[in-house]
Amino acid sequence: MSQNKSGFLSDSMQELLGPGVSQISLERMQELNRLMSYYRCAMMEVVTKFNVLNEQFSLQFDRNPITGIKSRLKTLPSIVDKLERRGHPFTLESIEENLNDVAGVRVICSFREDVRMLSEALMQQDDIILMERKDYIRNPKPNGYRSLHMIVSVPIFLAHEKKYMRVEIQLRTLAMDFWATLEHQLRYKKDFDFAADMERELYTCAHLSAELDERMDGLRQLMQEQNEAGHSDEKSIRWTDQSHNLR
Ligand code: 0O2
Repeated sequence: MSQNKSGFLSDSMQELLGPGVSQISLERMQELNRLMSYYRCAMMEVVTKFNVLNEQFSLQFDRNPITGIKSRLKTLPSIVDKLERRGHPFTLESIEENLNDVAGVRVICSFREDVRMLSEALMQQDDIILMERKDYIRNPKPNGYRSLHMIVSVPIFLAHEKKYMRVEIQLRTLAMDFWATLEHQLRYKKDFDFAADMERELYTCAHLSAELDERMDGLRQLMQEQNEAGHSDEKSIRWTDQSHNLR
């Protein structure tokens, strides 16, 4: 860690963190590191929960409902920036109290039905507390953004205590992720003004991705019905065979 002789951060570190944290001491920095490691643990807990659900559902449905899981910890500069923008102080207590997305987990699913199934299965787990739920799939944002967002509180088991930490979970389909990733890339392109007709074009693309999801869901449902019908045929064949043997 970059630090000067008086026990405070070096100029370059202060510059990186911004004016709000110029007087942070080594002791506070260690506490901050500890807090960040708690967030990392909570993030790992949530990732494991989804991996377990994926394993279980893949046995049940013979396909993986999750195509990918991404996780990230917010960087210190963006923590400072967000607290500052919202008029909160940069303290450990303030981070825990005011920020819900220091730890983030994004789950990419094959179908919309998988988003529903996984979110419900997670919420049935008795150690998870739901703090907030925003369904941008049912109610997309005005720009067309779709995803299911949940803020959960999850326990982490430390050497001598159990501590609840908040994690932001975003569940979305491959099509929703494709749109959101590209929209994010385009929106944050440096030195570029986002024109109104580009907004409209992105909105149209969001509609196309929603339609794609709907049609793929239709195909999934059809296959599931055929599969179930196949299974019931098998059962009746078995029954016929048995009745034949009885005669
Ligand atoms: P990053 O780097 O992805 O984390 P909050 O910040 O959660 O207190 P808000 O606006 O109520 O405030 O949160 P919301 O609506 O739940 O959205 C938070 C996150 O969702 C964003 O995090 C994005 O990841 C994603 N998101 C929301 N709207 C859009 C959108 O229009 N386009 C894209 N591509 N992503 C979106 P951050 O903090 O912006 O960034």
